[in-house]
Parts: sequence; C-alpha cells; structure tokens
Amino acid sequence: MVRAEYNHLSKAVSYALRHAPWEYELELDDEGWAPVDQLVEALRRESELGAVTREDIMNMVKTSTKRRHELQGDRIRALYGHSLPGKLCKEQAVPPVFLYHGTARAALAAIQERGLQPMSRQFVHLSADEATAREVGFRKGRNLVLLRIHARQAADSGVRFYIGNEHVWLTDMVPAAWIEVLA
Ligand code: HQG
Repeated sequence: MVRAEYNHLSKAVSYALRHAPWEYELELDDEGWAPVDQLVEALRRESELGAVTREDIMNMVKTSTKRRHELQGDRIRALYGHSLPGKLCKEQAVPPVFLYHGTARAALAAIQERGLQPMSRQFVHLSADEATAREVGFRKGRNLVLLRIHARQAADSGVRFYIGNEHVWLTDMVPAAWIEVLA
C-alpha cells in the first residue's frame, strides 16, 4: 500500500473500531482494543483496500498527524470518536483550566440550553487548543462558533474528563454553566 492510501486506511480502521466492529467480526474489549491481526484479516475481507498488511497499519498509525489510533503490542484501538453501544472504560484525568469546542453557530442556542451533549457518540469531544477546535468546527460548515470550556472548574464540580490524545479530550457532558462563547 502506498502512503497516499493511508488516509483511506485510517478512515476504514476508524469506522471498524469506532462504529461497527460487528461488520468486521471484530471483538473489542471494554477499553476498545482489538487484535491487529483480526483487524488486518477483516479489512482484507470486507473493505476495498485490497491487500492490507500489518505493516500498513503500523505505518499509518505512526505517520498519521491526527493520532486517531493507538497500537500496543498485538492490539489496536481508536482513541476517540466511538459511537458503539456500551460505553468504553476510559481513564479519568484532571483537565487543563480551559478546553475548547468548535461547532456550527446554528447549534449554539441548543447548546446554551442543554449543555454540550455527546449526540451520536459516546462522549463529548473537546479540543486542547483553539486552532484544533476551529478545525473541528469547520467540519460542520463555515459559520462556526468557538466555545471555551471552563474545564477545571467543571471537573471540580464533578464533571468527569478523559484523555483522547494530546489534542482531544473527552467528557460525558458539559453543563451550560461552564461554557463561554468566545467568537
Ligand atoms: C453538537 C473528528 C445541539 C456538537 C473531530 C457537534 C473531533 C449539540 C455535534 C471528533 C449539542 C456532534 C468529534 C446540543 C453538542 N444541541 N448540538 N445540546 N451538544 N452538539 O461529529 O465534536 O476526524 O459527533 O457541537 O476532529 O464535532 O473523525 O462531534 O458539532 O475530534 O478523527 O453536536 O471527530 O475527528 O458532532 O467531532 P460530532 P465533534 P476525526
């Protein structure tokens, strides 16, 4: 597989590990891990990627800038983004003072009323910095709103936070009281 195909591979791996492991006959444990060999076999069988190898997966994970996946020994997992039923066990962590969330301005009124909700995913996704939050928000359209989350105060009041990767934090939900509209 050539490097130009890694983006396609990353999306296929994300789909299998975040959303539909059963389509690939993959068994995830309660932290979202699956055996790499099982994933390779399943991708060969089920996707249009052709002859995916273990080395392709390892190179894709190593060179990806978004760090969507983590490899450990013979296993692999998605670090965030899951929509599977049955919430994964994530390790709780103390968040920085502020985290950020970029989203469509059209969602603002509902967010101010109900807080940030996980919607179709297991967790609400927050960004460690404003630039990342902007990128995330732009996926929802050009008219974006940037929110600053008073994460440490929220944590002190009992909201649980978890690390996705160095750019992505996860939480169960963020009450409106901890959400500040920046721009
Ligand atoms: C919005 C990508 C109305 C929320 C990204 C968001 C990220 C509400 C949308 C990762 C709401 C859910 C996740 C409420 C939240 N009322 N709308 N009460 N509460 N929302 O895609 O955070 O490229 O599930 O603002 O980079 O946009 O796939 O979440 O707009 O890290 O690796 O509901 O996915 O990563 O949208 O993105 P999403 P997200 P990958």
